[in-house]
Amino acid sequence: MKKRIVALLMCTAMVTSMVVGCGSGNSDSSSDASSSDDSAATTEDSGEAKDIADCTFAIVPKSAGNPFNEAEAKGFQEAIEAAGAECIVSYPEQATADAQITVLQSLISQGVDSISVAANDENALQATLQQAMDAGIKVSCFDSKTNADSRQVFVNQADTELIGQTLMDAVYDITGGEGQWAILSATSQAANQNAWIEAMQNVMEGDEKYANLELVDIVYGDDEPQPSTEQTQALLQNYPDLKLICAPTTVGINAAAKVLQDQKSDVKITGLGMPSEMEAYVGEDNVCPYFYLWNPIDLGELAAYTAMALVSGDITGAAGDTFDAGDMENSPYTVVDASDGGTEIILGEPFEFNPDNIAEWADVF
Ligand code: RAM
Repeated sequence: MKKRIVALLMCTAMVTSMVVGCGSGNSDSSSDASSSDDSAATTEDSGEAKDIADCTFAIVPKSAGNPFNEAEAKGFQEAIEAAGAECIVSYPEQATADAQITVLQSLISQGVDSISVAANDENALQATLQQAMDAGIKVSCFDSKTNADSRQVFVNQADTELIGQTLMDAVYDITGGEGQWAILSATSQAANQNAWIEAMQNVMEGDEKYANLELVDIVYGDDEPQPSTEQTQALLQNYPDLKLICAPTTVGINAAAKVLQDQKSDVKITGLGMPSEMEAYVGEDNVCPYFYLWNPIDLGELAAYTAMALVSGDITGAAGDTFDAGDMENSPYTVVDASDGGTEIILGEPFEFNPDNIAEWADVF
């Protein structure tokens, strides 16, 4: 995982050579999530070839006011603007599918060329995103995916099973392999958290090693600080023998860590967090021995390169497609099959933050 957002000059060099049809000419009604429609051909058909710098790329994160989402949007926006294209960052008012549908409808009316969405519900955006694709808009997901039919490709932070295994290893290690633990998640509909939780449960059920660990509850703090705080307090009250909370959400882990520290609790916390928000809580004798994440700025940047590759016609989102992502660490990236029948591009692997490295990363995100 690289530490600094590097200059995006290569991005500019790459995309200025792409000549594609954008804006008002973008009305290919034949494209859909599963078809391998050829955007380049569509462009030629439209007879309105324009530079990619004339295109508009929208990003729709899960919600506003979450520093993780803002970091993703920052990485996305910098890459799009370095290419000379227009970027629209549209946050829904809440972390719900309904709020995202309102935003998506507005973007479809504006005739954007590409929508990159972190879905608040796996299935509920399907009709709207199908409408977008029918209008010739390229649709990709990042962070939290839709079902396979609602997207052309998913930009996945890390392999879902690997995240599940990594978090279960942390639960096992920090608890000493036995006792009660609970999960504090984001919203109950969040596709990414639900997939990670399912992967954790599969790991736990698939190996006798975890037989002495008891998952007593899964609660939802809605990716909001206050409900996450209240859910943590309720867990402590309801389960006096609780040893650990695992929060696979940056908002949840931060809120829970504060509750545990304020209450001088012996309960430990791990999960997925932002180093800048967790620095005060990490340490052997502190509430959080260590936790994981990936670089959200890089995730946004890769989502931007993916969107530009879709719009340019360099990729259709089919498995085997490859594209350059400037000087990103693992460039060129390859589209691979995802376990839901669609396709995905994987950024990298979960990264451990601990007392030895937290200070240097806290400055980055
Ligand atoms: C929260 C959001 C986001 C997730 C991170 C780990 O900020 O739920 O979608 O990827 O946590």
